[in-house]
Amino acid sequence: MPLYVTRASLPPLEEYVREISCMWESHWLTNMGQKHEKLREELECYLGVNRCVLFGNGHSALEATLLAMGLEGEVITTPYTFSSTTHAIVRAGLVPIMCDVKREDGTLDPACIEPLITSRTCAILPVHVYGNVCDVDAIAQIAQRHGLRIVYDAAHAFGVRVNDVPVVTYGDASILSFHATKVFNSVEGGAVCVNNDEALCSKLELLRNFGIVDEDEVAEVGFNAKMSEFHASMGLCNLRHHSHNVELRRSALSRYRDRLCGVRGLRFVSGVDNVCANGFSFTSNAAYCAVAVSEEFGMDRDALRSVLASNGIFARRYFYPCTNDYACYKGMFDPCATPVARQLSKQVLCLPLFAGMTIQEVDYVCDVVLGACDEL
Ligand code: T4K
Repeated sequence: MPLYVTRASLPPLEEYVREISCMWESHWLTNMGQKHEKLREELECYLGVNRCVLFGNGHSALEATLLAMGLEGEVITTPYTFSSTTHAIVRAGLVPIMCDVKREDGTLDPACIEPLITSRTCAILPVHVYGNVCDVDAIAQIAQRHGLRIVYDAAHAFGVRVNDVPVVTYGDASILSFHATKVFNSVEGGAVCVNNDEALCSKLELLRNFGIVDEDEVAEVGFNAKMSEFHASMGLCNLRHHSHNVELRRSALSRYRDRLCGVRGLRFVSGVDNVCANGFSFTSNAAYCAVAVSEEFGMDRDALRSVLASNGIFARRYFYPCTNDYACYKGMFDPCATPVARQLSKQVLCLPLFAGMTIQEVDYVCDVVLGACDEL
């Protein structure tokens, strides 16, 4: 069996069938039905956040948030991310200003933010990449000093806590993704977590449903980004198994670390508990197993990726290329202006990691990695 970078978590089939069966009576399939509302309530409780506005996917949640805030001008952000982050900024009519990241964990480097601030800057959009927590305190101080909004792309950070506080409570809003490949999934899905801004939540609710207030009034130029009852049902089922799934992921990740820590030229970029590059304690969700491969390993990242692939292991280069190197943004950015991000994008490989990955499967991947550098 091939080993992919991840494998979507599914509840027992009977559990999902039980969850959706009432829809054969109600015929209510979408547009904020009972399952949607139940999932929203359960997520608010589970994530420890005041308000959670559900979306059809993480990307539309991010784009809608930027639009709902009525931002104009420049947004300081990271190029070391999935396409969605940068695309959301551009599609919302804003200008991304690329800021470099920290070598240790790939999150935005606060020391690089302030020199990029101009009179046009309106917001900072950092990413908790791999579930690694950004330097939330330093970013908050910078934003406060300059009167900027903060929107966290927390697509990878479902359930992560920092200093025992839910990470999604930082900033003005945090966006989650519930895509099939994520730690928690509703097949497709996403949410905006908001702590103290009821007006923002109301606007988000309008935007995701064409701006419709009621049968008489359409107040916003919205779009369709609603979560269906089938997706919400999958979310409800998966949420029941989430803590257990994270435990399974953490034990697989810890086996990887036991086997691969200390290998010359190999460095873990995914954080573990209490080892946060920013000095605060955090509870990891073991979202990814990201390792940086440097020269001393004996072969580069792409060669290791090929060796793994020829052994049926399909590791992924999250995130290569950096978004400021995309063909669609040609001429807009200088990718050399973010050298750390660029280097990480050439070095990092995400090894297979999913709930239910057996120790034998982890060992198989490790054996191939160690064999590649003659350390087996
Ligand atoms: N911000 C950040 C930082 C993000 O990483 C993402 C999404 C977003 C925002 C936007 O959130 P969404 O709008 O997607 O909710 C995947 C995901 O599609 C994407 O959600 C994710 N980031 C990105 C990091 O990874 P691909 O192109 O790598 O996916 P794909 O189809 O190659 O799948 C990877 C592996 O996952 C497969 O080899 C096997 C496994 N898989 C995949 C699917 C689709 C499954 O086991 N089941 C499945 O249904 O982008």
